[in-house]
Amino acid sequence: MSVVVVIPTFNELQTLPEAVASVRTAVPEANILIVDDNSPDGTGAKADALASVDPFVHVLHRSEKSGLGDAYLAGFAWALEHGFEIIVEMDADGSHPADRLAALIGAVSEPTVPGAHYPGLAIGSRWVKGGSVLNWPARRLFLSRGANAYARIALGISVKDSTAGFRAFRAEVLRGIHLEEVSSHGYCFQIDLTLRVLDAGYTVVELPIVFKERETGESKMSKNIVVEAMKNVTVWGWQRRFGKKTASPS
Ligand SMILES: Nc1nc2c(ncn2[C@@H]2O[C@H](COP(=O)(O)OP(=O)(O)O)[C@@H](O)[C@H]2O)c(=O)[nH]1
Ligand SMILES: [Mg+2]
Repeated sequence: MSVVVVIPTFNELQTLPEAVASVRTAVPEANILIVDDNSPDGTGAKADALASVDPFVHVLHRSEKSGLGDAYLAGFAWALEHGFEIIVEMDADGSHPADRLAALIGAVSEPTVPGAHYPGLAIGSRWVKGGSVLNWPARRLFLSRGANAYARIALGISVKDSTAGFRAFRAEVLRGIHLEEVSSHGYCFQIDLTLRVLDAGYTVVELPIVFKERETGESKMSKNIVVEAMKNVTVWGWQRRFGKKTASPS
């Protein structure tokens, strides 16, 4: 199966080279697409330098920062155009363990038993048995646990880590969930897509990961991202209860 790992970047000059190297070592057959939003720190030029010496590394330059969701949508469009069969999301800051890539990819790959059921989405989950977070302040732990609990209750789903950004999709699944309708700009993009995959009738599997907080650079998490997520999850929950399903509110 052809695989591309999409890595969105905004000001990740210090961490990107190590993230790319860890993917190349863990899954040498996988391609990498870096989606950079014109980072002022020169991450885009660094990405070009990495691509110039490695044919498995590709770069998509966007003119401005308009959110993680927009960066992923651009990356997915590129991946689907280029015919990749499995599309993976991964952060550039070293938080996601590359040694779990093979498990995520394996979970959504064609099973060896013909006709056997397999999921449409595999999530590297911090909140299932065996998963955890290292070095997060209490505030971030509370935010992640709270957002996931609210999503489960409001949306009526059982996924424990629907905000996770380390995940693998089959291309066919991404083609069937109306990405053109997605309007989640920030991190609620992850919840949005989880919901769309479930509503399209696919199963979602969660594999435990140990998430390590970044050691350098800065988190792009912001108040706007939290507000957008709360608003969208509330609207989606309302729509699910009273009729209309998973349209992203504008
Ligand atoms: N291209 C792009 N990447 C982004 C944007 N926001 C966050 N990222 C990237 O998404 C990943 C996760 O962001 P991070 O700030 O570490 O979030 P946190 O782990 O939740 O604190 C990192 O690779 C960021 O560089 C954005 O607006 N555009
Ligand atoms: Mg991070």
